Amino acid sequence: MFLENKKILIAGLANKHSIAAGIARSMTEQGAKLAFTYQSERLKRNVEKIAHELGHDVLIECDVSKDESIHSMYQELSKTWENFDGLVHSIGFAPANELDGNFVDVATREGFQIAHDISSFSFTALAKGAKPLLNKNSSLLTLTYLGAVQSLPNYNVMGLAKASLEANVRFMASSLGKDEIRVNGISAGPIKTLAASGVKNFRKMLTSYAKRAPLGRTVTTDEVGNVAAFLCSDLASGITGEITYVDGGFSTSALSIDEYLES
Ligand code: 0WD
Repeated sequence: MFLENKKILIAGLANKHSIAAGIARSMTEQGAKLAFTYQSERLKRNVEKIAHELGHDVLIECDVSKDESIHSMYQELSKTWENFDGLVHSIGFAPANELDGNFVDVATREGFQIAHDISSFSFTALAKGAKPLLNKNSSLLTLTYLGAVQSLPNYNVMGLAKASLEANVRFMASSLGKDEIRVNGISAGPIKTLAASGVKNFRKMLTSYAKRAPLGRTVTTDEVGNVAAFLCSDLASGITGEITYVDGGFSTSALSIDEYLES
């Protein structure tokens, strides 16, 4: 169990389909002690159920768009954990009207600000609050998507926010390296979750995705979870500032092989 004796805080669990749920399962299997934040009372019960099923009981409310909420979350956490070893940021948000239609036509200043604040800056804000509590050899991890580096329909301003998040990984890795804190991102293939259902035609995207990916399928939250567990463990002690793709190889393949190979 390569996460034995590691205490890891997971932010961004919404329900059992969340990528954070897969991460929590894998990390539990590897022996980690976990604490969870939930965005609001609305999600508390879901998060509580998943945490209890996995044998964890530290749950704290935190809305990452508010500095006071982050501050009081860490105050509360420090009553139970004097220090900890890792943070998973599995949070992304853009207003629905930004994720439906031609980018230039639907983009707004307000939508841009919200998407960047919640999907990128919140990772820095959570790290800033965590820093005094983090042990040496800690690991911070976020979730990103291919839209950071390639355009695709309807993902729009979230792509810009994910590009910012990936730059954030590199700058945070540089900033925290001397404290022996590592910072990495996982670029996950599309998975049907609550956040993903906000992107117009997401289901259609999944089908074309499976056709082009070398593995011929999409990935699961457990597959993302296993890589997250590895990256937050000492087995990954030499890796920082990296974006690791867990996408069935999709980002490495230009065309679907089945469509062009003679059978
Ligand atoms: O295909 C996908 N599902 C992919 C998701 C592919 C690649 C990356 N990702 C990313 C997402 O962009 C996000 O950063 O993975 C991360 C987790 O997303 P998810 O697991 O797909 O989505 P979901 O289960 O909805 O969890 C995201 C949660 C929110 O859920 P809702 O849907 O209620 O907005 O992020 C949380 C919230 O729980 N969240 C916040 N938490 C605290 N404060 C806030 C906030 N202000 N806003 C959203």
